[in-house]
Amino acid sequence: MRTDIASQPLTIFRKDYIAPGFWVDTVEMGFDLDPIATHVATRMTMRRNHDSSEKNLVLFGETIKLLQLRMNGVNLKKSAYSIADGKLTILNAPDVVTLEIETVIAAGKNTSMSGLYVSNGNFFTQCEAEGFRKITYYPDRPDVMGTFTIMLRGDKKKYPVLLSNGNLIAEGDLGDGRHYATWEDPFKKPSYLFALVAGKLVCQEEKYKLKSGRKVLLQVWVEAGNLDKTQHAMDSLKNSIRWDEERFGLELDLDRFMIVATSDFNMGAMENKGLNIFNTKYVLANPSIATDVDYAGIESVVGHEYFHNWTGNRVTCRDWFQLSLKEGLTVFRDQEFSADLVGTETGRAVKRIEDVRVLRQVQFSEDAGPMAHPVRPDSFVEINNFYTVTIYEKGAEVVRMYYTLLGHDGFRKGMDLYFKRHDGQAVACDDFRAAMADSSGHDLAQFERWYSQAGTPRVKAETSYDADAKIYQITLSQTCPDTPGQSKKLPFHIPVAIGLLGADGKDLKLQLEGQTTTSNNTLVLELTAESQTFRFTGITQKPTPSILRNFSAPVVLEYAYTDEELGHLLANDSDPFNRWEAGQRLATRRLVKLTNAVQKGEELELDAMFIEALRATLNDTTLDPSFREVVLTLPSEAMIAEEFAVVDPQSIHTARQFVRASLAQHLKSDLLSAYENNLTPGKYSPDAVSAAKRGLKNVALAYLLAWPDDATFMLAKTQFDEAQNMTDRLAALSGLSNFSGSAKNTKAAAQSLQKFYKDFKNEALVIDKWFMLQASAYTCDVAKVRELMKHSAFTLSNPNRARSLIFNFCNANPARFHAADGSGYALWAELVIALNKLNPQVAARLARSLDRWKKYPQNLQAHMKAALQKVAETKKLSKDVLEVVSKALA
Ligand code: 0A1
Ligand code: ZN
Repeated sequence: MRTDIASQPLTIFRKDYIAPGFWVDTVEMGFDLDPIATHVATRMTMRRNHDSSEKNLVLFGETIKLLQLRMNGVNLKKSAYSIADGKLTILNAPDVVTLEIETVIAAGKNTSMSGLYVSNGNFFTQCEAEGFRKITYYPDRPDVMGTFTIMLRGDKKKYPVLLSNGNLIAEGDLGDGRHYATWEDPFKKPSYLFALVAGKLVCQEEKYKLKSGRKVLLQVWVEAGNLDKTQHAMDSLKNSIRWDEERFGLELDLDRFMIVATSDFNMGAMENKGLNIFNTKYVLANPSIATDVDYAGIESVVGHEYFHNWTGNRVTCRDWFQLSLKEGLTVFRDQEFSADLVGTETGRAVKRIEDVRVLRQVQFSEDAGPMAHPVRPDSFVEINNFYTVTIYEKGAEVVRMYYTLLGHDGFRKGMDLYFKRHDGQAVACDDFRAAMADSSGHDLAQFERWYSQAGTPRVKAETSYDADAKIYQITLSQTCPDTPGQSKKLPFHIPVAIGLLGADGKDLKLQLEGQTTTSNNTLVLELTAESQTFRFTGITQKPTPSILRNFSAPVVLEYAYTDEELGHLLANDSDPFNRWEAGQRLATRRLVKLTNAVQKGEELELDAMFIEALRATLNDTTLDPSFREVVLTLPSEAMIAEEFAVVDPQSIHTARQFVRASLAQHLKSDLLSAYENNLTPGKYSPDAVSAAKRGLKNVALAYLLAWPDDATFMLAKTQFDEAQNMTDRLAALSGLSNFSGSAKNTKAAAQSLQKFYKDFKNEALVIDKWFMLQASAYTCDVAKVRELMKHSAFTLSNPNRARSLIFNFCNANPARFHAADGSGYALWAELVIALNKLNPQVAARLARSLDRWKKYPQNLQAHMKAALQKVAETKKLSKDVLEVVSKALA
C-alpha cells in the first residue's frame, strides 16, 4: 500500500471538504493491554447526517487487525463492506447504527509514537492528528465528536496505574492478576483528543480551589525517581488555571486534570482532554538538571496545553486545514501568559523579542522555502507535516494583530463572542475572524488574506518632513513574494504601530491629518492598500520614526535608517522592542559587510560607533539585565544568512566570530563588571529577576571566552566546577567547549565535558544537553558527529536524543553541516532514511534541514540535490518524508 502512495502521493484539498456522512454520539471502549497484542473492543452509536452528500458510512483504520465488525447486533459479512487505502466503507447503512468493532494492536512494535505505543514498558497514546485510526476503525476526523467511556484492563503488577480522559467512575480487581479502571469523559470530543496511559507511574497531586470555589484534583504523573522534579510543572499548571480565569474568564470544566510525562514523544506535549501527555523535557525540572530556559519552557508548554482545554477542545477544528484556529490562538495565549507572569514592561518586551526571534529565524525561512503555506493551508499530503512554525507562530501573530487592532478589551469581547457562539462545536478560522469583526464592528474582510496567502510581506517606508507646514509624512508600501502555487498577492490589512522621537529622545505627540485620535506615544496605522501615505500634523522638528513598534505585524520592514538614527533609537526609544531592533539593525549591517569582506579576503574591522553603542547599553544599569542580554546577543548565523541571496555559511561564521571577538576585546573590563555585578549567590530560584541576572552574566562570560586568556578560561572553569545550578554549569561548559586557546586549556575543557557526562549519566534530559552542546560547537565536524553516534548513550529511536545530536548539528551548526565536500548532507541522507523506518514524523522533520538548498552556492547545491534525490529514491518512503523531499526538489 505504502508503495502505491509513494509513487503517487495523495494530495488532500481544503476545497474538497465534505461533512461527515454519520455523526457519533457515544463511544465505549475496552482495552486488554498487552504489548504484543492489545485487544480493543469498541461500541459506538451513530446516526446519519442528512445534510451530508456522503451517503456511506466511512471509517478510517491503519496498521490494525480487524477481528470483528457487527452492525446493529449482526456480524457484517465481508461483502457488506470494503477496506481499501485505509478506509472501511459500509454501503447502505441504516440511519441509526450501533457498530461493534474488535481490533488488535501490536503496540510494542510501534516505533512511530503515533497511535498506541510502549515507552519504558508503559503504554501511551498519541492520537493527533490521525493516530486514533491506529487503535480502531473510526470516523477519525475532528468534526465528529462523541462522548467516550473507556475501560482499561491489565496486569496489576506491570500496569498498576490506568488512566484515560475525564473522571474515574469505577475500578477494581479482575481476580486473575489483572485489574480494571473505567473512565468517563462528560464532554463530547473528537477522537484526536482521546488518550490512555498505563504502567508504573507515580504522581504529585494537589487539591486546588478554583475562583468559583469548586475544588479540583491536579496530578503530575512521572516514572518513579522523578518525583523530585514535578513541582515546577505543578506550579505552572496552577498559574495557568488562575490566569485563564482572570484574563479570559475561562474555568477548568473537569474535576480532575492530569499531566503525564514520557521520555518518548514526537512533539512537546498533547492536550488530550483532562489527560495531557508531555515530553519529559517539558515537565521535569529541578535546579540541578534544568536551566532557566527549561523552566520557562515548561511554564509555557504547561500553559499551552492547559489553554487548549478551551481553545482547541471545547471549541475545536472542523478539519485539519483549520489547525491554526486552535494552535495560533493557543500560542498567542501562552505567549501572553508567560509575559503576564513576568509582570514588568521590560519583561514583556523581552518575551516578545524572544518570540519574534523564533518567528524570523524559522518561520520567515519556512515562508521563503518550498514548504511555504498559508496559515490556513489549501492542501497537504501528510497532515503531520503541517504542525509548522507557520501554523503555530505566524498563526499567533495573526491573532496578535486582532489584539493590536481591537485593543485589550475589544479582543476580550471577541473571545467572549467566539465561545458564546461556538462552545461545543468544530469550526473554521473564518468563524474566529467573524467573532472578532462582529463584536467590534471593525471591518476585517481584507484581514482574511492573512489566512489565505503565504509568504512574508515586505513593508517599505519612506518619509519626508516639511518644516514650514510642520508636517511629517510617511508612505508605506507593501509587497509579498510569490510562494509555491501562489503568485500576485493582494494587499494585506497590516497594523503598523508607529511613534516619532524628538531630538531629546522623547515621543512626540501624534495627530494624523484629518483625524481626531491623538496619542502621546504610539498610533496604530492601518495599511490596507498597496501604498498609503499618512501625514502627522504639528510636528515641530524632524523626528526619528520608530516603525512597527512591538513588532505589530509579521512583516519585513525596510527603511533607510542612518546609523545615527539607529543609535538614537537604541539609546532612547520608549518602545523596548524597537530599541532592541535598532541594535539588531546596526549589528546586521556590520555582519553583512564583514561577511562580504571575508569572502573578498579583505581586512576585517569593527567600527567604534557600534562598539560604543553596545558598551553604553551594557553599562546602563537602569536597564533590566534581561534587556541588556538580548541587545548584546548578535543575530544568529541563520538570521544573517537570510540577508543574502546566496549563502556562504563559513564566511558568515567567520564574520560573526570576528565581531564577537572584537567586542570582547574592546569591552573586556565592562564585560567583567557585568559578570561580577550579576552573580546570584544563594539558593537557586527560576524567578525572572534572578534568571535575567544569570542570563546577562552568562552572555558576558560567553563574550569573554571569544577573546580568551588564561584568566577568562579560569573564570569559566571555576564557574563550571562550582556551579550550584544547571544554568550556570551548562553556560560555563558551553563556553569551554567552544574554547579555542592553549592546548592545556583545551584539554581541561575536554575533561570538564567528560566529568559532566559522568555526573549526569542517569539524567536523560541532561545527556541530551551534553550531545546538543557538542553538536552545535564549531569544533564538531561530521566525523565527530559520527563518533558521537557510536557513543553508548546515543540512539536514533528516542526522538529527544536524535534531536539533541542530529538535528542540532544539521540546523544549529551551519558552518560545519555545510562542509564543502558534502559530507554533512551525506550524513543527513543516511539518517533521514534510517529514521524513516523508525519514525516517519521525526524523519520528515529532519528532512526539512535541506529545504533552502537553492540558496547555496552551486557546488553545495549539487551535493544537496544528490542527497535529496537519494532520499527521494528510497524504497518504502513514508508519505511524511516523501512530501518534504519532493516539494524541495520540485
Ligand atoms: N497539539 C499539540 C502538539 C502535537 C501535535 C501533533 C502531534 O502528533 C502529530 C503531537 C502533539 C500542541 O499543540 O501542543
Ligand atoms: Zn497546541
